[in-house]
Amino acid sequence: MTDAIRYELVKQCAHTGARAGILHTPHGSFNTPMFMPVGTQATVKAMSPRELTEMGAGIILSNTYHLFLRPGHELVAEAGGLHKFMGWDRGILTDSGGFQVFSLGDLRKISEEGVAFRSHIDGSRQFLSPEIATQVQNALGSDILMAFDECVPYPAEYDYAKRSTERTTRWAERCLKAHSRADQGLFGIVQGGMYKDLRAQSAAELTSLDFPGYGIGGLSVGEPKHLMYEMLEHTTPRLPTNKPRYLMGVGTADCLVEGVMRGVDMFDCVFPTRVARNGTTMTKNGRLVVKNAEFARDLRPIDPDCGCYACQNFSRAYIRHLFKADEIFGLRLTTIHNLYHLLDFMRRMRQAIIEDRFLAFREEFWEYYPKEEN
Ligand code: PRF
Ligand code: ZN
Repeated sequence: MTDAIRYELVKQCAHTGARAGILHTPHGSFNTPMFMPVGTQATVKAMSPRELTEMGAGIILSNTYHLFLRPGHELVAEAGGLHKFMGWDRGILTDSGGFQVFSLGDLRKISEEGVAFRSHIDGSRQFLSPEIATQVQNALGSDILMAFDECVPYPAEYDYAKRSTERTTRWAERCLKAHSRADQGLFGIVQGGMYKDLRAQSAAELTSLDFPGYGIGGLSVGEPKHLMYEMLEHTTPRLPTNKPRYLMGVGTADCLVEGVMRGVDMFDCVFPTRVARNGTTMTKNGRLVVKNAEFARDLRPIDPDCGCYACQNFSRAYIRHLFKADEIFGLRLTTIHNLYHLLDFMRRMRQAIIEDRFLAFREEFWEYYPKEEN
């Protein structure tokens, strides 16, 4: 195998940065733009792989940090790799653990060598470095592995952001050297905080290392959305057009449209699955909290226009009842709906790009979607 990951551009929007493409991986191809459901612990919470396949998910995301601590990458390798271990035969992207480790706050210590931290599970001392994160992901056998980066927090002083971003480049080089499997593609991650020149510098440095794809990190970390869009506009045009761009940790419909418009191909976020378990569903009009009292006698589906299993068979009143009665089927149905909703949203967006009507699609989206919602 020469190239594990290959991006095929199908259509470039004539008026915006939006693009429709196909990403080829060792575990099949999927259309882009694409949303990747999150399966942190080698499971997309409440969903079977069969259900994910049926709703058109072509790739999911899993986490190095969590699988490294439990059950351990050695066990996953022994089981024949992550695909086999979890019974999923389509694409898998693993995040490097950098972001999760940095989220630990006081429990971690960063040096040039890597990050020392305490496990959130048992408090044990642990260490992740570019080499270890790469070896762990090689053992897991994901189709796409991510470089070990530091996500610059928001807000951050310029000097800190610069030093951190330059270290992320050095770490990316170390990941490339450590990467040992030709059947996996390693993506670099652009950082740079909220500084345009650092975004440009990071994009240039990583691009020169010639990764098969690029994550855009350090966004959606608490900054206002207009700032995220501005940073995207300073990043995507500096990335090669023949490689995929992945905006990390972003998954609300408004950011998906705005991200796609600025040339992003892949997204992931825990949002749709996390809020679903809380009784919140996503619709073209924004959030619908199906748990709320106003839906007690509402016999309509969550979304009358939705083709998902939940909307085809069950009412708001029934799903609300399940949540009130603490029945686990309720959160399965809201999870099914939210994932289907986003995957379908991406399909429709892609079709609009192909048919040269992406801007009209975006305008119609904003007619229905509440501006203040995130
Ligand atoms: N780096 C990594 N994973 C991430 C991020 C990042 O910056 C983000 C930021 N939104 C989410 N997940 N490695
Ligand atoms: Zn639905």
